[in-house]
Amino acid sequence: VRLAVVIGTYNERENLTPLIDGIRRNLTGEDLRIVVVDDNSPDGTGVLADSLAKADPRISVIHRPGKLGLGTAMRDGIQRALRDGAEAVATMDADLSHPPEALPRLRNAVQSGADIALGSRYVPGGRISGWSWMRKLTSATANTLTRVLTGSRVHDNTGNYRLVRRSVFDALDVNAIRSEGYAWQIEFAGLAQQLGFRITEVPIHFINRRAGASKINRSEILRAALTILRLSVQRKKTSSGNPQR
Ligand SMILES: Nc1nc2c(ncn2[C@@H]2O[C@H](COP(=O)(O)OP(=O)(O)O)[C@@H](O)[C@H]2O)c(=O)[nH]1
Ligand SMILES: [Mg+2]
Repeated sequence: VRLAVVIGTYNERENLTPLIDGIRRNLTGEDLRIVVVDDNSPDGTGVLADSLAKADPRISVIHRPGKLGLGTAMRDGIQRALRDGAEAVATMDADLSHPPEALPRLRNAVQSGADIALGSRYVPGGRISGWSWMRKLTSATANTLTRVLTGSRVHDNTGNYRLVRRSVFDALDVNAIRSEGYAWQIEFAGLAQQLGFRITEVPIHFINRRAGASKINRSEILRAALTILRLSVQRKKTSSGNPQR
């Protein structure tokens, strides 16, 4: 199976090499591709990514001119992976919060029939280490609101650790996703559920980054909240029914 892993980077110089090593160690049986989407990181992550790519033809790098958002980075990386023939595409953070050791379990979930395998902190066996209570509360609230307001049946709607079967992207055009930042993941999960794809949540142990700084900020949180409200309104409109039916 040709499996591509898409990684968005913004100032992840210390994390990128151990992450890529972890991915290569954990996906040995695959025809692997790695796509790094770097937004002109001031710390030189893009230069490092180029040198890693030079040493390993399975790695490719997309350079964007500036910080254009995690969501659009995933979109651009996924489209590159599909053009390169990927049969399944994973997304993950670059800061080692998403343990590469879980990749085989995500792959097994897709091999046993899931269209989408989500690395999940909010199912039994899932854990978070190293986050402040405030950060935990923010994430738990976003996920609870998504479930209550949009009818999502998924427990971890905000995580970026996912493996998606190629066929999902035939029905779900990533260009139609309006969110550009962290909210992109919430919108993608919502659309996938509307389209009836089989989603499996695989428990992961999320470990807060040791190197570098988080890029989440108030504006990302606000935009995630607005995305949840928008999905909730769209759901009401659809469920209020089409009179012709
Ligand atoms: N290319 C790109 N990557 C981003 C952007 N914003 C965040 N990232 C990456 O997305 C991942 C998650 O970001 P992080 O700051 O760890 O968020 P947190 O885990 O929610 O605190 C990391 O790999 C970041 O480098 C962006 O605008 N562009
Ligand atoms: Mg992080």
